Amino acid sequence: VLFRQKSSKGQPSESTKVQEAALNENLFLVDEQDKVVGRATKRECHEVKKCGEILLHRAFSVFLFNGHGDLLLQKRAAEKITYPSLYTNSCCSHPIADVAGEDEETDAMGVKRAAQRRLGFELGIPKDKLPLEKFDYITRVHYKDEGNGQWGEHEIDYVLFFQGDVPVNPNPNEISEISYVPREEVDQHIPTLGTLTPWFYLILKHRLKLWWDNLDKKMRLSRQLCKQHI
Ligand code: DMA
Ligand code: MN
Repeated sequence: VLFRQKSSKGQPSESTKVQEAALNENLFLVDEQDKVVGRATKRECHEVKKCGEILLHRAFSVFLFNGHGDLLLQKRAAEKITYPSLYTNSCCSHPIADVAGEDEETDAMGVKRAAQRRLGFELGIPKDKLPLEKFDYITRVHYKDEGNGQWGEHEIDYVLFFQGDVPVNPNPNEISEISYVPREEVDQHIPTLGTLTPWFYLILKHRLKLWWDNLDKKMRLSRQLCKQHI
C-alpha cells in the first residue's frame, strides 16, 4: 500500500465534491455499433432506471505496463460514486463531448486523448511521458452491469494498452492504493484484492492474459466488437 487517504467526518469531503461536479460533464451516447447518437451527462449515463436500463455510452480502460511488463492496478477511492473502493485496471474514464478532439474516431484518437488526460488527472503522469502514438487500441467491449442498483455501467469500452516507465503520483480523490503486478504473479495476487470492478473482472477472465503474454509482439487482435454480459 503506497498511501491511504484520510477519512473526513461531517462536511462532504473535497473529493466527494469533485466527484459530484464531474456528474455534469457530457459523455457520448452510442448505439450497439458504437455510432455516436447524442450526448448525456455522466449522471444520466450511470443512473440505473427503474426498468434496469442504463444509457449506452463510450468509455475506455487503460492497462498501463512498466518496462518489465508489470501491470499497474488501482483501488478506486471510497468517494467514487460508481464502484467505490474496488480494485481495477490502471485507469478508466470516458471521452468528454466538450473537450476538443475527444470525438475523433480515426485510430481511436479521441479516446487516446481522453486517456492521456485522465492518466494525468488520476495518476499524475505528465502528458509528455504519454505520447498518443504509444497507446495501443486493442479492442472494444460492450458490457452492462447494474452496480449497486442505483449507479451502474453500460458501455462500449475501448481497451488501451500503454507500456513505458512513467512516473506516477496518484490523486487521492480518485485512487486509494496502487500496485504493480508481474504477469507470473497475477493468479496468486488478484484474489487477495477482494471484489474487482465488473469490467476488469470480465477482461481479466476472457482476454487479458493472452494480450499480456503478447505485450512484446504488439499482436493485433480482432477489433470487432466483443459483446459480454455478466
Ligand atoms: C468509467 O470509469 C469507465 C469504465 C471503463 C468503467 P470511471 O468510473 O473510473 O470514470 P471516472 O474516473 O471518469 O469517474
Ligand atoms: Mn461509464
